[in-house]
Amino acid sequence: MIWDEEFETMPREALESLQLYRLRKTVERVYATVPFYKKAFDKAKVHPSSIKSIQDLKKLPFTNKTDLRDNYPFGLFTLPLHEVLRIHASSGTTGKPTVVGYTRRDVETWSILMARTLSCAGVRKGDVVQNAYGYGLFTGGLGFHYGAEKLGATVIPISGGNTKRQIMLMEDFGSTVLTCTPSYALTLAEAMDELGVEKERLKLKIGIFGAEPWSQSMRQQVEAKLGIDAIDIYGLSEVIGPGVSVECIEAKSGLHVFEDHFIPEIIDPDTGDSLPYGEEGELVFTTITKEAFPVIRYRTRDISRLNAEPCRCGRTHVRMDRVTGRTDDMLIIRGVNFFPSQVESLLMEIPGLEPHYQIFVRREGTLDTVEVQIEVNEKVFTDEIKGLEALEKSVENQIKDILGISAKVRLVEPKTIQRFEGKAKRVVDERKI
Ligand code: DLL
Repeated sequence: MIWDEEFETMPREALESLQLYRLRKTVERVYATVPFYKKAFDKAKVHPSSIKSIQDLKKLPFTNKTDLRDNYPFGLFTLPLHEVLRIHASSGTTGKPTVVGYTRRDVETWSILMARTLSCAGVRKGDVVQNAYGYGLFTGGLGFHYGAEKLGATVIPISGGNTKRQIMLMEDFGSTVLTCTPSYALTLAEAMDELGVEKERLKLKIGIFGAEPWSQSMRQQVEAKLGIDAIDIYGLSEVIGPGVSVECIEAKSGLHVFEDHFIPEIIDPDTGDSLPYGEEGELVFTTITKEAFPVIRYRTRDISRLNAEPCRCGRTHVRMDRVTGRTDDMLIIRGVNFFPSQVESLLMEIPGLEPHYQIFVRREGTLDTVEVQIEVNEKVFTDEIKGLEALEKSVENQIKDILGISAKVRLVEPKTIQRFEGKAKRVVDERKI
């Protein structure tokens, strides 16, 4: 079922006219209300009046994560805070989160987009949606929640974690849809195994998984283990949260980007040049209906490809390939985003530690784990074991408190971490996904 038939199946030409109309409004809005955009447009010598066709989008300057950081927390909002109904945030690059805001209409737009998303994934009124995305500043929980309600499904706002309870309620409440990260879906499947809960005892038929990269082979595993259709959903807080793109259950081949709200582009990450459909590069989005926090040509750092071939589901919106990597080194561990540089700056504040470290990312069972190995100085190293263990614990706690990740810390003897002549390889990713 197509939730917004008129918009989702719009002929491309009409869609482009609509995009142009909405783009112009958005560009006028940010130019008039956000000093950052006015300055950036003036510097690039583009005026809102110079946007005459959709191709003119390319004249506009890019927006980066650093621009968000520089204008922390509310500097890119187009409205005063009293017009903003909701704030969300994701962990950023400096310990300060990336902050986004929604007006009443934005929340409504997002709910509609999430109803579309769920519908595209095969969810219907009458379904019972167990929403195991985290509720809170993260956009996953509330994004799915509002969408499922808009659709008329029954929502179980269980949030993430509490695995045994998830399984109990899944069985008792007859959940038909599971929404969570793909790695958590595998954890749930594994726990079911341990508890002897066979998938036949559940009513589950669809899983909508995203917020982190996952592979086709992982999809097959989850589908087999849970006896469901597993659908990939993509989104990012800066653009709206979940609800940017999703696979359709009919084809499960590429994620439809809701182009009447977001204009996607693929660029060469090194030169910034636009790339044609079919070529791989960095995804860039411009929002064209958001009020409080529109973004112009936002560089996601996510690597994908766009495909304009018609889809058998009837939607005319382009499809993006599943995102497998990022142009930068941001790590996403169990849904928490962080950069190796954040770990570094934190470690460097702690007396006794040397600036030689490596971050190991592994997959243990179905969960990603992080181990930080760091050299200590001679003095600390010759201390008694008890002291070393206490220091390890203290570093672990600081990483947890500041970055929100549970990392194992291993203090190692001076001069045991690999040295480099060129760029250091700080992250050793041993996951095979
Ligand atoms: O992860 C929004 C979301 C919530 C999407 C629930 C899907 C489901 P952020 O926390 O801002 O927002 O993280 C955004 O996560 O730039 C990608 O690198 C990554 N990401 C999100 N979805 C996928 C996916 C939410 N399906 C960042 N595949 C993005 C691969 C994904 N990576």
